[in-house]
Amino acid sequence: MRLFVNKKNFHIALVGNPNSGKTSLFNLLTGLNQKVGNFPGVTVDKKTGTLEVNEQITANLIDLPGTYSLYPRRSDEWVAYKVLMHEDDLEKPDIIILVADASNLKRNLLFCSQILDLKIPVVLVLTMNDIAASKGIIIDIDGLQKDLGVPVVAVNPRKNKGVSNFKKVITQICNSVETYQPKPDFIDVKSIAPDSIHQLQQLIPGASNYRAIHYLINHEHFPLNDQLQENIEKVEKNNNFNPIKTQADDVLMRYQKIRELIKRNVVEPHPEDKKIFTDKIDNVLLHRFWGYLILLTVLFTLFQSVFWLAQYPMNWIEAGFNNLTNYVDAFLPETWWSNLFTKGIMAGLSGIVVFVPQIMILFGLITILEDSGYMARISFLSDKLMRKTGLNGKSLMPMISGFACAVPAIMTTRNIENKKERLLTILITPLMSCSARLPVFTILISLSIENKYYLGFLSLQGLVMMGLYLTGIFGALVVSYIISKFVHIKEKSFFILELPIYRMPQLKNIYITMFEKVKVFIMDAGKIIMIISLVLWFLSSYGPGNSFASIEKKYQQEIAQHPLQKDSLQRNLSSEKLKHSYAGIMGRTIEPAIKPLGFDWKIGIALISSFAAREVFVGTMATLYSVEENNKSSLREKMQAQVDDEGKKVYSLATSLSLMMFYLFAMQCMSTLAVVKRETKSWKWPAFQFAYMTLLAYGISFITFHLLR
Ligand SMILES: Nc1nc2c(ncn2[C@@H]2O[C@H](COP(=O)(O)OP(=O)(O)OP(=O)(O)O)[C@@H](O)[C@H]2O)c(=O)[nH]1
Ligand SMILES: [Mg+2]
Repeated sequence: MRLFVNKKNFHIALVGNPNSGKTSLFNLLTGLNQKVGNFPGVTVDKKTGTLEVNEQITANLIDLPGTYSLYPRRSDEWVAYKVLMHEDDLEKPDIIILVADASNLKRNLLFCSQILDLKIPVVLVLTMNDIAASKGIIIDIDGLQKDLGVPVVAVNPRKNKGVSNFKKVITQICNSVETYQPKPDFIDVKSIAPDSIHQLQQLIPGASNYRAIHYLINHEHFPLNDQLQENIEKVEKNNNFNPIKTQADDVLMRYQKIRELIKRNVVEPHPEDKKIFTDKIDNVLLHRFWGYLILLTVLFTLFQSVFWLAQYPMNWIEAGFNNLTNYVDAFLPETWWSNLFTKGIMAGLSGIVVFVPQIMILFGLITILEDSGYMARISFLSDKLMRKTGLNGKSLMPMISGFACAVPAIMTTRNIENKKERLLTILITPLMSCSARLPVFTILISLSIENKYYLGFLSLQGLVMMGLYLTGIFGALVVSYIISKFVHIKEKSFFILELPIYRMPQLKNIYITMFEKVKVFIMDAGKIIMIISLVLWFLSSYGPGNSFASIEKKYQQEIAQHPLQKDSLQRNLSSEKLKHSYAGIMGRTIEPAIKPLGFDWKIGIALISSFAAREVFVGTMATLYSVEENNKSSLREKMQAQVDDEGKKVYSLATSLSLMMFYLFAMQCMSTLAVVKRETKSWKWPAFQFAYMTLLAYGISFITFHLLR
């Protein structure tokens, strides 16, 4: 416990089974907006916030990933486990809030009973009481409280009910932490391995019987000193300690006691009468034929909507920025800084803002899929197909979140048990078309694909967009299949996914996600785009030595000779300058390498600047073309008007599609590489990923260009 300007401050951890409502409760208590979702494994890392218990007491609240038992298997379970064992480097909780799903009490109590035996002050919070009631389950809270020996409170974090009562209980616990008296063990833990436990307690004084068992089983994973590790090893050897049998005995004994406890305190209807709404819907949605048909329809509608719904606000934003730039342009004097402002900053900014609608719609729809519980069904339906390619049904959730952004998506792979399947999922997730690719695709599609509708509602451009997404998915499956033949990690593979009940998506959750994601996009991507736009503006407005001066001189003479052609000469002057600017030199240097893909040196500049983040593409184009041409048309029109030396359209169908393929397959995202390094704990995998994706992008662009030329 730490004293804090007369206020007592506690460290309180929130734990419980996956999808039991921990994060909902955390958000309610701290006022934060951590991600909530209706499937197990939403939270995969520890998150902290502050809870004001009352005027004298504050608490540092730690939200943790869900865990089914104290025997962790997945890497997100390990995060929670280490905190509970006080072996996490930073978080050592004094109090535990145990969240248990009242509609599924028996399974939740296994974990609860294990926590009780760790001997830290605990309060048990029952959530989902509304669902329990609708299933006809009645729980005697007082009886449960007496049997478990800890306070039990019912809360509904979704509807904000029961919080004041809960705070009272927390206050009492905080006030009695110093005089906390451990209760007897829930089961006779000592009888499982008496000698080993006894000897371990000599090594780690004060460890409860149950903690002792956990040190015996998992000490290699804890940051203990070498001497202690060796001594624990010895205890295991001397007593023939069998970790697997110990776990099995522990779980069996606990379930036996829990069954008695349930019999005394819970009235449950006959299992046949318990069939609820969710089961009825699942008969259709998980049906062998209808299930898949509905799945395809849902995904189809998702992509069509992103394209179709977003086009109106995108047009407004684009027009708005054009007007604004023109207005400001007319206002400002013609100087280097006004030039920088309109061509560097404004161009970069409009490149970002115009994609806000698409990102919001995509995230909003994904949140609806997650919150309704359908996302978990998608995993279930796809398990068979995924298995054929070395993945697992659980890989689909990261893949679908990858449509939004690969960085959080790669973190959600933590709930895949099997190491090889997790690695493969990490390696292929960046092939999903993330929202940063949307701007690139959108502009290229609008340049090369006709804007027409079939049957009045099927947009051709939308269909091409969907084709790109499908190509990404297909590519990912093929890549996974191939890599799986070369990666050798032997481990049992299984697919255990609890299907959550269907829930009405919460409006608040949807708009919070939409706005949070847009904020992150504008802030993170915006920062990079701004910086790169500025650097690019400089690189494309200046050149080495006196090359600019001599070009200028040459054109001044020509203009003097042919004053009638002033406008076109002026344009040629700008083009010539761009060509000899620093950026132009860079682009022309790599031109020979990208020429076979159908790209010119200006696209080369965009490829270089998108190296760190692909969404920079549009900003780059905006800057390049506005440095070159001073007329007041939109970027789309400027790109449309680009012609090569022979007078042919630069953004032809072949070049545009080849470029889209390049952006689809190339690894142009530093943040993703950084998160892959963190999750795989080595540089080997991000390096491999970068290499294979770049090669793949080059190869597929090459083929695309040559097929369509
Ligand atoms: N009906 C009902 N739904 C609830 C209640 N509490 C939470 N939920 C919903 O349950 C779902 C899961 O909530 P989360 O807070 O994300 O659960 P979690 O325990 O943090 O889940 P993980 O992070 O995956 O372990 C969300 O859809 C919530 O809106 C409740 O008391 N009643
Ligand atoms: Mg959570």
